[in-house]
Amino acid sequence: MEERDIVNQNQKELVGLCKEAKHGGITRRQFVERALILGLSAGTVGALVGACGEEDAEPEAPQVEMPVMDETMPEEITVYNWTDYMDPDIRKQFRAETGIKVNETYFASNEELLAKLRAGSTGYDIIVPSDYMCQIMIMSELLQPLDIDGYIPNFAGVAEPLKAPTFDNPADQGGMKYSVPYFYGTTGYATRTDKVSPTPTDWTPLFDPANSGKIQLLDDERECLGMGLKSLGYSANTKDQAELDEATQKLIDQKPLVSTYDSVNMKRAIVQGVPYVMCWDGDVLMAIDALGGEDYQDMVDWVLPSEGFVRWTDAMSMPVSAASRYGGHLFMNYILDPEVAGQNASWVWYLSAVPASRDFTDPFALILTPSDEDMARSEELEDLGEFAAAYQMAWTKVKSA
Ligand code: SPD
Repeated sequence: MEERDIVNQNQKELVGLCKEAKHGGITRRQFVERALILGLSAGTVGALVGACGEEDAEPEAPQVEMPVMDETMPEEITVYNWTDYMDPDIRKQFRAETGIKVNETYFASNEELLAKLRAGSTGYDIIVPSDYMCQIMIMSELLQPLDIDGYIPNFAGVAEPLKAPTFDNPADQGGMKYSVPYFYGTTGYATRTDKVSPTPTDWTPLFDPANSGKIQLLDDERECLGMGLKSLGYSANTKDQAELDEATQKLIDQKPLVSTYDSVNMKRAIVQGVPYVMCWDGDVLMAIDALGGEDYQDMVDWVLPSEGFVRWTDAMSMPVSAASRYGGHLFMNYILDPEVAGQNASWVWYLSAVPASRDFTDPFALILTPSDEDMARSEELEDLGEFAAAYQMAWTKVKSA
């Protein structure tokens, strides 16, 4: 049997397994054991567990009450964050002002974060999932509601469109809100102008055999499948299996051209001269900064492809297992202070959700702010419900091709 046939066979078995789980035919433990036998990684299985929920059960936001706030000052809190995503001085300043030590640990993808929480990892007071993953975590009851009115007054300064996004809208959640926005941005690709000219305007060069070995992509299921789908003119949230299959095949065909899938070292790749690097907007500015700063801006271009691309919002949220609900709220409020948010944006090079922070932001950190025309081509990733299993399988096929 060829490798592709094995993958297809496994996909059929996995779909059957999901159906059984939805009908209550097997327990969660049996599902996990059998999915592992199919050769899926523990991370993938962890993420799939929630996707195979009960059939016909309309997804309903959890009905919860606001937890009581214990105002005991903690000695420390832990933030589980994306890499290079917080100015380390901010943690020191917060400690100087409150006495609370802030620890930071890192994840590299939303799926890794979800798998960690589903596997029962604890010890995080704040996590930073992106839009669709925040929605999945709310629906999976992995997050606790925030007391924004009581303890996060700086939320008032958040940009209006980011106050009640579709992925966390109190109107759909019994008045509860589970996150506050941290940074927002876009996904495109950087080019090195000394190696690529003229600057492209679409996704085509990333699929061109002439560029074999010159391409680095994010190691990210939804971002890469989103790229494949958008390049074909489809929605990055499609639930049409034929469209997803087409995008999957396109990514499989592209794979020999790709030098690395990496969601951590994009800055380094740009600096080292990789001609095409799929990344997030802040990575481009980080790279220019490392190359020498503003005077070296011409060495790198940023492409937001004409066929469309993903826009995202990363949202500070609190796992149900957080050790200090109070400390987490204090830190979220601190981060949303305009001056602190501006300082943070000037270090991470991403766009803060607090407009007043711009007065305190290095203007260079704002140069990739997308225009309205750009944003019109963008699409936010959404929770796909049980169709998420198909994306998981598609990505497994790409990575194992
Ligand atoms: N270096 C941290 C970058 C975090 C960017 N946000 C990720 C969005 C994923 N859809």
